[in-house]
Formats: sequence, C-alpha cells, structure tokens
Amino acid sequence: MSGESKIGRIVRHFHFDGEFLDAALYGNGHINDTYRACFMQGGAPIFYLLQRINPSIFKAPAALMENIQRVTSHLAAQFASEPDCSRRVLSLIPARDGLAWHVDEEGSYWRAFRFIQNAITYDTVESAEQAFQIGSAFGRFQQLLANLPPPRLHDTIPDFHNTPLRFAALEQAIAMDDAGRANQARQEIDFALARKSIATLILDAKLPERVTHNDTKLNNVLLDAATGEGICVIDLDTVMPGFAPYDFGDMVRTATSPAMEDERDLSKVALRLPIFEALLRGYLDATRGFLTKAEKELLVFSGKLITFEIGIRFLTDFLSGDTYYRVHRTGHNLDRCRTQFKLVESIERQEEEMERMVRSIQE
Ligand code: ADP
Ligand code: GN1
Ligand code: MG
Repeated sequence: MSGESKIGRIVRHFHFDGEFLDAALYGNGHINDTYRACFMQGGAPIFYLLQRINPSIFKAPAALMENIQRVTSHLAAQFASEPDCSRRVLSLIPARDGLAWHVDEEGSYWRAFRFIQNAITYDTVESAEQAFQIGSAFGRFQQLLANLPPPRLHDTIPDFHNTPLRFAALEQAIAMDDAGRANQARQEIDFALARKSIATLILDAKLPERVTHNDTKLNNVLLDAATGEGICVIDLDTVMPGFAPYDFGDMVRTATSPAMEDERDLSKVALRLPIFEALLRGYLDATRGFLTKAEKELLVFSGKLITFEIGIRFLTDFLSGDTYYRVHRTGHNLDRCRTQFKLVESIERQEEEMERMVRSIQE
C-alpha cells in the first residue's frame, strides 16, 4: 500500500475544500509524520497540513488535541483584529464526525491544519533580524497565553523538562547499553557525567507556572516569506504548564549556532553573541511587563541547561538504539548529541558576556 493511497483515505474524513490531488511528506520534524496535501477547487490549488501524531511519544492524543483546541481558540480571539489574523495562529480543520481529529484503522490519531502560505521555517538563523523575530514570536506566544482561562492544560508529556530525570535515564541507558554502542560514545558519556551538576539544578525555585511551548526550536516558528516577520508559532503538542526560561533556553540552543543540529564538522558549532543578543532583545521586548526578575535571571543558565538536556536526550536515544527520534543515518543521534555538547562548551565560555547583555538590556 503506498503512502499516498493511505493519505487519500485519511483526507476523506476531514472537511477539506476541493478535490484531493496529492500529498507529500513535509518539513524536518523529528516526531510526527507531516504531509502537505493539495486539493483542487475551481482550477486553483488549496493546501492543508496533515499530521499523524506519534503514538509512542504522545500517550493521550485526545487530551493533547483538547489543549491545542483551547490554545488556538484563545490565540485566534486575540489576533482577531490584526490584519492577516488567519496566518498568525494554526487553524484546525474539523473531521467530518465533528471531532478535531480522526482515528485510523490502526488506532493512529490524525489532525489537519490550514496550510499557512508564503511562510518559511529555518533550521539555522541567518541574521540578527531573524533571531529577533524568533525571540519575539515565542515571547508574544507566552504573553498572549498568560491569561488563558482555567482549567490547567493537560501535561502532554509528564516531566518533559525534568532534567534530573533525563539524566537518570541517560545513566540507565549507559548501564544497560542495549544497542552495544557505549564504546562509540565514550567521550560524550564522560562529557555528560562530568556535568551532572547542570542537570540537577532545578529551575522551579521561585518561578511562576505559565503556559509555555516547551519545544521552541527555530523551525517551530513560521516567518513571513515577504517581510521576514515571525508570524506563527506552530508545533503545539508540548504546549502545557511550564517555566518561561525553558522556552528561551531552547531558542538559544537552536538559533545561536550557525551549524545544523546534526552538523558533523564541529568546528562550525559556536554561540554567536550578536545573534544571542538579538534573540534576547526580541524575547524581552515581547515579554515586557510580565516576565519576573527571577525568570530573567535564569535566561542564560537555561540556554546551557536546555542545550545540555537535549544533548543527553540524543545520547540516551543513541545508546538505546534510536527508539525516540527519527533518524536518517547510522550514528545520527550521536552526531546530534555532539553538536549540543559543543554548544554547551561554547556557552560556558561566553556565559559572563551573555549575563552582561541581559543586565544591560534590562537597564
Ligand atoms: P514535528 O512535531 O514533527 O516537528 P511540526 O508541527 O513542527 O512537526 O511540522 C513540521 C514542519 O511542517 C514545520 O517545521 C513547518 O515547516 C511545517 N508546518 C507545520 N504546520 C504548518 C502550517 N500550518 N502551515 C505551513 N507549514 C507548516
Ligand atoms: C523534537 O518535534 P520537534 O522535531 O520540533 C522534540 C524536542 C527536541 C527536538 C530536538 C516532543 O522536536 O523536545 O528538543 O526534537 N520533541 C519532542 O530537535 O520530544
Ligand atoms: Mg516541529
């Protein structure tokens, strides 16, 4: 059975306009299966984004979809008076049975969004202006969700940023060595073990719980192709209660280095201070008035913490035989781990200057 005929059957369950033409895999996400589907109406193409939610990672897809419905409705209401409001928030396309998803014969959950046209995601930041836009888009996202009415959102992945638990999982993977790969990763294992203290410092002291995105990587913001404005925050599966600095930390991880996450030439990996500064300015500008002093004080540390956290998650997955992240080559997760650890070192060298930037922007 071809992928496309399967998609042809799935699309019949949603309220799409036009007649289904074709669909192709889309984007560089590590988790879900994402397709761009094309329909024809009156001789013109209409596109939709169709996704199969990864069932081994998201154990309660209906609760996750309830979060997304609440978050997108809340954002849409606040964007209603802005020009181009339908490009500023994801819009779910309902299934024909009235639900926000369709469950296929294998039990997989599918959902569909309006495809946002003329918008681009990047895997590396090319300019300070782009970094500013990324910081500002995620900052505004937090700002607009600060007044989401109760109840509390569901935790779609419990303990998602619980770094001590992530570290314990790494220690277990090292001990088990299920895939027999530990000897290929000796240097990375030693690097991680030597920095255990980073992982055991928990960020929750004195911090307010907020609605946070939790996966604020660069390619989870759509930038307008014409103006470069960060118009829409996407990939809302991990939007749940959390702490604001974690979100900034993942922006530092993904936006400040010129190298791809899986770059093998580690000489290309480094934190670029001007890009960090632009990211920080964008984020502080958008969160002005609601971010507390305690949160601001953790922004730099959080960049190091989240980079280290994702590095140990890649290493854990490598040692466990690549069971979590989608991989495209042997050793892919180890390559990803190496860039993260190289970036941790680069942050360690520049932490003081980064802290100075935070203080000077606030003054
Ligand atoms: P994953 O969870 O696997 O990372 P994403 O939800 O981030 O999946 O989607 C993968 C990619 O698809 C994104 O990086 C982006 O390029 C593109 N994308 C997702 N949603 C839309 C949308 N509504 N309109 C246009 N492009 C989108
Ligand atoms: C995954 O879904 P995607 O590709 O945007 C992962 C993040 C990691 C990221 C590393 C649900 O993000 O936590 O930081 O890969 N998402 C989940 O690139 O685990
Ligand atoms: Mg994504």
